[in-house]
Amino acid sequence: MHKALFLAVVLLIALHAHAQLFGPRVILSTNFSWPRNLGVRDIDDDGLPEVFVESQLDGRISLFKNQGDFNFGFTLLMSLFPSGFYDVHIEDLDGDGSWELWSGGFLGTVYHSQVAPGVWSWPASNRTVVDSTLASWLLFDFIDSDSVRDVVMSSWPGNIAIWFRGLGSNSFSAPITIINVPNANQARVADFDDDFDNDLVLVSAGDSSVRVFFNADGTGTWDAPLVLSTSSNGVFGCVTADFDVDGHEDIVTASGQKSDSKVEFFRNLGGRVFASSLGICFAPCNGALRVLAHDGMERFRDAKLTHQAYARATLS
Ligand SMILES: [Ca+2]
Ligand SMILES: [Ca+2]
Ligand SMILES: [Ca+2]
Ligand SMILES: [Ca+2]
Repeated sequence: MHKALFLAVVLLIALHAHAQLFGPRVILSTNFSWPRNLGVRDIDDDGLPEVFVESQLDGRISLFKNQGDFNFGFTLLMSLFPSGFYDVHIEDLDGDGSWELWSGGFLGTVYHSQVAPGVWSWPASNRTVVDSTLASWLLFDFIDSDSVRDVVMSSWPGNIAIWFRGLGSNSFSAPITIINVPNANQARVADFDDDFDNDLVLVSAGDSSVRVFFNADGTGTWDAPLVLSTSSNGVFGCVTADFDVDGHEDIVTASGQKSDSKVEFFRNLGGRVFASSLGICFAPCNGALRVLAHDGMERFRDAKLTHQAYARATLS
């Protein structure tokens, strides 16, 4: 009897603790037109991460200043309607202690230098266009292993994925084409073949491909891509992680908007070999456009469904 009572108390405590995991929903703003991508960065170094978001149709980049205790201020960082944005990042690629606001969209691949550390201003006079191709996805990582971060850009409307070699001090090489592919969408970087240089995965909504580009010699010269077969009708998002903890980075993709909508797992078997896709979560994933990144950046348009997809994926 005592044991049953003890278990009941433990259960009640557990339920109570679970109920305390999330407080009431806080709506930061509904005054956006097509917010697509957002990011997190503690830009004033006070230990409280800020949230920033771009909205595509009204051409705005907005910052929610974290004031603690789940209170957020609002700052409109940029308004460039009708030049829409597809992607936004806050980075310090040149390591000078002040941030750059990176945007992808109709202006191309652009960085806006901060006026000074602590001054949240990125005026047009501090704007540098790296490349004018309409950029729908940006990522920053080490492609050529020279300790200077590089920039990878994919362009959905431009049907191309390219990268720019970081040369230091926010200067970059001319664009280097990775591939011309219809509706190039998300790319991610990981060492898929365990040779200590970074490789690349790129998904295409146009030809429903998942391509893995292996870094031939660590300089960003790619071997012929491995094309993973997928039955998805348009692949929109991808993430990587070692989901089965076997030492090899695996890939999960999301497809949606078209007819089938699914989340697919590709298990990395090592030696540049991936198992066939494990399609999961069909009906509940209807409309899944993004899977959640494990790097703290959450990119999604249908948060509820992709959260659900990710949870199911990790539990499988
Ligand atoms: Ca902060
Ligand atoms: Ca900087
Ligand atoms: Ca590699
Ligand atoms: Ca693995």
